[in-house]
Amino acid sequence: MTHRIAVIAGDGIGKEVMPEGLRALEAAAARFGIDLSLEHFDFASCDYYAAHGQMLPDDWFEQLKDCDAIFYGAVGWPETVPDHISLWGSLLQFRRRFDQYVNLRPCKLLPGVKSPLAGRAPGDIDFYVVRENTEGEYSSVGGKMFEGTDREVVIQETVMTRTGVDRVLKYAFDLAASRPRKKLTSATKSNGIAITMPWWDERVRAMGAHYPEVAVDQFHIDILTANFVMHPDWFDVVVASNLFGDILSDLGPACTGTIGVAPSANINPDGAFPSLFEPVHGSAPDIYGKGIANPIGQIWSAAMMLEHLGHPAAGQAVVDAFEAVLAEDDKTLLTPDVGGQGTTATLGRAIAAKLAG
Ligand code: GGG
Repeated sequence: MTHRIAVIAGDGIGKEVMPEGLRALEAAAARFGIDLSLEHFDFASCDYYAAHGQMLPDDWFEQLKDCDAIFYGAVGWPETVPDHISLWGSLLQFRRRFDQYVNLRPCKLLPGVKSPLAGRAPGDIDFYVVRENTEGEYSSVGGKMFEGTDREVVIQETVMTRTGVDRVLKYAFDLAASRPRKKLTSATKSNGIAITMPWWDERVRAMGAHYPEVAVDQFHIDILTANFVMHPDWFDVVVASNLFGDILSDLGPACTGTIGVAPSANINPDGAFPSLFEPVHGSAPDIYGKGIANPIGQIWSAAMMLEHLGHPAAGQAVVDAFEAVLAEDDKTLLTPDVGGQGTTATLGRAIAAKLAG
């Protein structure tokens, strides 16, 4: 069976880490006898916008819907396209139209990587953020009145649906139930956001009733961010709304030393549409062109994609390969964010070589 993978490098360092993601993917495919058909697309990038005046072609859905997965780099080039236009014109369209309602973001302190939190070692930080990915604070419902005048009014609504929330909670509880600690933490803010968030808490309790084996706790988002820093070992599976999950899944990897290693899977669990795999980081204009972006976020996303496509051993081999390279701690290979003097290419090539055996 051939897996059709849509490859979209996107913007900024997405163009630099994608070749290393593909190098690892192809090395794993060769080792495990997996047949991949990689189809490259130039849309969902600000370069495409500059040429066409939109981020996506009109028939993008038709072009992508029959792929088995989408492998994405990063989006955003604020110098030429405002961030809300580039994000809403690309990634958020994919998440919505392909109903990728789970955004799964592992957060793990890797061997050889120094956490900025004192005294933390690998094993101390190892949890998942499960982010609701199609609605909530990112619903884009609202509008402006009296724009440009002294009476200007701006309104944006948070939309939460029972279907939308229950399905992501179910995914998070299933994940927690499958892990040894069987613990789920819910991110709330029901003291201040007094309509949607108490309702979110109710939905968590209702879903939790089906999972008596899972221990559930909840924190308001403000103290939860503090606890990510002070007690990252408390967490196993953290479930959150779209915005809270976005924030937590940058903070979590920052606690593990660098956001450059963090992967994500935008999953359509029903399998009706392709799921999308991308690093958590964005296009990072500040380091683009220097060749120093860490490719592990992209490579780990490839591992998640392989697992999703039914090749868990290949996915695990990719993880083992980058963990081994990090543990060897050869500063000439590692990128500066993990303490080295190497480049995106030296680290990517070392991981692919390790995979090839
Ligand atoms: N690698 C994906 C990317 O470029 N993300 C940039 C970003 O701003 N994402 C926002 C989001 O995940 O909602």
